[in-house]
Amino acid sequence: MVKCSLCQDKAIVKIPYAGLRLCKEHFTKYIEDRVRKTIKRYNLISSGMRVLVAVSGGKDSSTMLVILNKLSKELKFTLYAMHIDLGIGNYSVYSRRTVEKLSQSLNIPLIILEVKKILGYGIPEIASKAKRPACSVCGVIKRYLINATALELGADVVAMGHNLDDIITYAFKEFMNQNLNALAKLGPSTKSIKDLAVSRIRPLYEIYERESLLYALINNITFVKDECPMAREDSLDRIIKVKYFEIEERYPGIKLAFVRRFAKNIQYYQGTEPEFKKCKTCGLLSSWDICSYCRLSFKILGKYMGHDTRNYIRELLKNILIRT
Ligand code: Q46
Ligand code: ZN
Ligand code: ZN
Repeated sequence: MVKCSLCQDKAIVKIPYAGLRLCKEHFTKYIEDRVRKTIKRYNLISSGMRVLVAVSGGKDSSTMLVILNKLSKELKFTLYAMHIDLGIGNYSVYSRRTVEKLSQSLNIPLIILEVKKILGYGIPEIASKAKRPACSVCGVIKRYLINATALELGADVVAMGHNLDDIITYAFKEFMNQNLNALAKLGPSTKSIKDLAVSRIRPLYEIYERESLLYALINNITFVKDECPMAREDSLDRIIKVKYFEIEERYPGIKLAFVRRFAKNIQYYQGTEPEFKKCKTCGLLSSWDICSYCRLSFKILGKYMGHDTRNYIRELLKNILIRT
């Protein structure tokens, strides 16, 4: 039996970059400590903050919700969870149920937004009406709904479940496209802009994907194991992830060192962002006169839906805030 580096119990995982083998209990503690350190190192959350956690039901956001719930008592912040029901058949039904169960078991208030209720259609129909890839319209809708909910809720930050492997993948892709403006947004947090955008934070910034998965499995966290049926098998993201996995196997810790250096240098990319604007129809952050969400909704419904969406969220939150 291979023993844990910190106690006499059986090791269940080897962490090559740290030179450790850990048992179940010490691995759990190790991950929680690393998330706590990430929060402190990058100043992501301070005491008294209202934190909105975007939970898809996958392993990363579910793991993040569980860890943040544990840390919320110690670091004294308040948690709210939100889930977007994308209307993607059984995948969305199961994801929603999973998030409901998890937030109920943790006693965290949950806000559910249904894309079908807001825009009349689910993601597959919206994509075909807009003649755009599903992930592209899904990204626009999710970003808008998360930001609008955070603003209406008065959240100080929104916690996103991106792990270290996600960050490297996005960063590499954007670097290849020399899209410096997008690179500027891949740090451990983005800035808040009063009344327009709420800061997004990434507590799993230094957590490997396999660590987040293992944490969920050994702590019996229910999460959605199936991938979204709209995800493309041959996506560039997937190819980059596999390649980086091979590099990490050969040079343990190289990915962690990269995200740390990247976070340190993020300021050099940040001057490249275009000046932000206010959407003329809904009043939220936009790079153009009309934001991507309003333009997309106009294309499929003949109406800019940002304003109505914000009212819908405001009404929905009234009930939730009364209960909490
Ligand atoms: S949910 Fe949406 Fe992902 Fe499905 S449609 Fe694509 S972007 S793959 S994270
Ligand atoms: Zn141990
Ligand atoms: Zn708008």
